[in-house]
Amino acid sequence: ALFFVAAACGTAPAEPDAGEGTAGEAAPGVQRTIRAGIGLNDQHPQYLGLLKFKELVEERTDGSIVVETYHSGQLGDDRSMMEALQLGTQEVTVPSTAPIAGFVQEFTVFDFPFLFPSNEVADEVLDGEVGQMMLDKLDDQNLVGLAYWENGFRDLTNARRAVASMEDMKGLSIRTMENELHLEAFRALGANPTPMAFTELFTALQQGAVDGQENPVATVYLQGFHEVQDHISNTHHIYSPFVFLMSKTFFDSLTEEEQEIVRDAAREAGQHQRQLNREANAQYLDDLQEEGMTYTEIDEEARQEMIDTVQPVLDKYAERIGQDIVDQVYEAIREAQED
Ligand code: TK8
Repeated sequence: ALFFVAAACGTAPAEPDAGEGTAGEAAPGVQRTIRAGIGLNDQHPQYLGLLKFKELVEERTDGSIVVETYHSGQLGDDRSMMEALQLGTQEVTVPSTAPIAGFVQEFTVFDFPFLFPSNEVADEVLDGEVGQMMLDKLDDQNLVGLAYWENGFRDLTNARRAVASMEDMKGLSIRTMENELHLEAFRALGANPTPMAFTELFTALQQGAVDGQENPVATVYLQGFHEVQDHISNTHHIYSPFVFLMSKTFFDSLTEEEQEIVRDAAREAGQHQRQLNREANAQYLDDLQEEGMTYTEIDEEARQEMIDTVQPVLDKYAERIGQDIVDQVYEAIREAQED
């Protein structure tokens, strides 16, 4: 079946039982196309990162690999794009780790609330051994994780009231990503969470199907959520990494040289994307307030209450994921903080 799917899309088919580390034969004159799709719109640093990837790959392969970029869920939501990669009907997507945990449950660890203390520590951990160990687990899912990009620290917005503490979150209906830990954490915090694909979120907010959502400031601003949300708080409750994923069927069809080119390009584009993302997340909080949103700070005491409240949920998930993996992540964070 994989052969027909790949052939129908004009990509070179993979060997039926190709194991890890396989590479295709160079096929001179054959042009391959990478269809790369994301959920956010063409203003977001996620898309600008994709354009960088396109530029690097097309330049370094002399155009023998062409990258077509799609934004705003034009090719589907995060989960359906990952499934398309598995089938070989799409080549690249860059989801948050939260929906990836539906495929490789160990990824849940990166979405532990209040895990990463800063972007810099996140970079070091994700780009280090632990990060690579997690990417390697994607292999069994017919996916290749080429690099970590950044979505960033998530903040809470809603249309009902200013949120300064857990007390204010009580009963708010909040859209979360499709991830069990996110759901349980928000339930523990007193909110009423509903999982939903990002592609349906704006309409759900607009129609009042949910009171609020949580995403980094750049997404809130660039997706125009301030048009349908009145309040934002710097909960910074979860740091969301993005993972640059490629279909393994497609990756295995590339020559070793091409594999190196796409891997390097994904990483370099990621450096560029993280930089732009940080600038955007720093810049747009002011802009949101200018657009009329009220901004409420979560003070230390209120944040500590949240940290303590979600701890039992984390303990439960640590057991599920494997305490050894969770400990490795904590250890890597400790080391990164010492640098
Ligand atoms: C975009 C998503 C989004 C994520 C979410 O496809 O679903 O809230 O934060 O940015 O990956």
